[in-house]
Amino acid sequence: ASTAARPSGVPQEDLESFQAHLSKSTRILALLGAGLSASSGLPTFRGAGGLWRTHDAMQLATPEAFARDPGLVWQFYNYRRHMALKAKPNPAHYALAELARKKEDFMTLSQNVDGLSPRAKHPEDKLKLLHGSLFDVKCSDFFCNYTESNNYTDPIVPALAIPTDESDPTTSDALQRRELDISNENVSLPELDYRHLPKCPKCKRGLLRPGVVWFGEMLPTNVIEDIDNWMTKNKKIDLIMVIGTSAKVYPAAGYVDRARVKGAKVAIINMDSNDVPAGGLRKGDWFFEGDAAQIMPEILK
Ligand code: BV8
Repeated sequence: ASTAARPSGVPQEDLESFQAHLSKSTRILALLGAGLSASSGLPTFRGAGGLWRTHDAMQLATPEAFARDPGLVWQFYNYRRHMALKAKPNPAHYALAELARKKEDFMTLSQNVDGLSPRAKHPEDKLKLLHGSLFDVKCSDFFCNYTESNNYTDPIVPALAIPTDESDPTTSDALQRRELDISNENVSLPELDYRHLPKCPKCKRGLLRPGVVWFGEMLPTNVIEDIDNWMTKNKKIDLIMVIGTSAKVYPAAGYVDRARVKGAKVAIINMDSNDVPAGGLRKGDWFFEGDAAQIMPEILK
């Protein structure tokens, strides 16, 4: 790569070779991760300041966790809804949405549940939310299929009101304080139980739950089918952009190799040069190191 770097640090030579390939590309995928929204102020999961570092994902993002302590899981998701509603899409979200509009055979596979790509006017038919959305809620009763899109109530129910200092009530030390308070009985915490939590208006039995895919749960079948249909067209794939993801979570991360098998070159945009998908970088791939919010507008223009 040439040393002549540009304002965003993108080496000129890499920029030119990428843009030459992009302009010739017709079938393009983008795989998005939490790093895309980092510049919008939303924490990532695994890197520095990562959400899962201050929380135990397995304690919060699983069906078992919700069955065991729905109030705690709702506090975690209600807080993230609150933060995501306050956040704004950044230039990377807009640049990607613009490219998706221009390129006919384009598909974005997003692992993000923060709602920022839809708010950046990403064409809906070209955006697949692999892990659902913080703004969908659905009935947790196995036999009920009620779902609703809810991005208007913050907090989703009064009992989940966010502390005035907007501190996250579910970080590990907040949880320890909570345990201590309960054991010392010096404050009667509003126990978040069935009575206070959002209930299904349809079956009147189940609690409503966040419309996200938890660990151990399948990704939405209609989303998987749409992507399979797009990928199994017997045409090659020209490019997959892997943006702001540690590519550790499956089956989402598996789409990189599936694109490679269909001939795709890979362009990685990541803050951390160590974060490359399984299989690493191949000859002719690109790695653009830095903030997606800086790099995406630059390389897509
Ligand atoms: C399934 C929604 C089976 C909820 C999420 C062992 C035990 C248990 C499970 C497993 C296991 N081994 C494998 C599994 C399967 C598991 C899995 O893959 N686990 C991993 C952790 C090993 N997968 C599942 O459970 C999936 N389901 O397998 O079902 C099944 C099959 C058939 C039938 C029935 C069941 C479901 C996975 C979905 C889980 N839900 N989220 C929520 O959000 O709360 S996953 C969660 O991780 C988020 O969605 C997130 O998007 C996703 C991936 O993380 P990233 O987006 O990549 O974020 P991360 O922080 O990791 O990385 C950020 C990157 O950005 C970094 O590289 C950083 O360098 C970079 N960055 C930072 N800042 C910037 C930047 N880049 C650019 N610019 C910046 N400014």
